[in-house]
Amino acid sequence: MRLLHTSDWHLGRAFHRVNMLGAQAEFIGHLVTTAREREVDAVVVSGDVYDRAVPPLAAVELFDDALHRLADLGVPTVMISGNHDSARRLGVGAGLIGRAGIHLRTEASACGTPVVLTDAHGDVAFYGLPYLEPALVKDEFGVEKAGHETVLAAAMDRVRADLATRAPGTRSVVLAHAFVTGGEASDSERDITVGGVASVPAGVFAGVDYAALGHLHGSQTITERVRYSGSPLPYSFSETDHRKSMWLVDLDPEGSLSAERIDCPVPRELARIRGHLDDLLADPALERHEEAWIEATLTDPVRPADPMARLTERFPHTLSLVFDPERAHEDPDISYARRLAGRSEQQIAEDFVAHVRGAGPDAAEQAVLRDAFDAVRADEAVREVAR
Ligand SMILES: [Mn+2]
Repeated sequence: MRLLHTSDWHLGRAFHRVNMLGAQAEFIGHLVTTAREREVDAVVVSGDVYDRAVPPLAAVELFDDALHRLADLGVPTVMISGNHDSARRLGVGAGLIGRAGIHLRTEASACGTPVVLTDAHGDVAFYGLPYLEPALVKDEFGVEKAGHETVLAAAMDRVRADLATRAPGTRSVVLAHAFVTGGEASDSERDITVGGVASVPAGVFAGVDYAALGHLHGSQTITERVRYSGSPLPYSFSETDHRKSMWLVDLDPEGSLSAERIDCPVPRELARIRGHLDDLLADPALERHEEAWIEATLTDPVRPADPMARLTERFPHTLSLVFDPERAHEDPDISYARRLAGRSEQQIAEDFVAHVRGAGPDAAEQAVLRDAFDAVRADEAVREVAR
């Protein structure tokens, strides 16, 4: 059984001011061509099909086009909803689309009901676990404490219970949208922290032959059998060093696995450049970046005039301008943005308490802050899902 694993298309998302629909359409074409040329038995899409609960019309049309092309190809496809998708909207028509061989799994209650595909060596059960927002699915799974690990573990218990009822030798694939511990995040995933914890240990996926993950936007191998495909396109400059790709996975009759990385088309290189404006405009070593999408960090001690206009003369695709002026190390006038960079909301709030009171929060106060952030995120998630 040969699978093509992808995720995090984020159809409709822009990269800074660049509309990415053209690049997204090119990726869909590449996916369909790869599935045909490499004689793929199944395509798996592990969530974040769209970027938003209510995507722009052009993104919905592109998704419709993708569904038709996959159905015409006759390669069965299993898809789940991610934390950016509205599960209910994405799930509309799933029953009908399923008759065309495209299986959309957007409901937590169906975790233990696989899509079963068969090859010459027997059955392969595909379990589609949509993104499980702990506050929304805790009743479904009967868990007391709504955290990512408890709900995902309960969903995987259903998977293993179902698998145990199937013929010996049945191979299994799980699609999930989650942050697995040890995975590396970028700047373009939405924070899913609940109870101060965003991630789940890879061990929750024990007992299945392959876990096809979505959520993190860099391709990564957590274990041989637990992998992220990453997004097919970059959605932040923190992804400058990513190699965007899909996994072509072969599951042999005994369940051994081999995986090959299939590169995605690159619409334009990314580059981050840093220095004084005059140096960036003159440095011959930067010639290779002249056609790239650029994030420029200017370190001039005094902000130069018209920096964007001057930069775009040499680098016409400059999209992001950051100011990080060189100053003496002890300068108290260090910028607010720089002090906050890389700190979590929780850390910032705790620093604030320490700043105004002279002593940081104790454990009980930390819990109050954590609960407040959780309540805001849960409220956002509920509103997103209901949209
Ligand atoms: Mn995503």
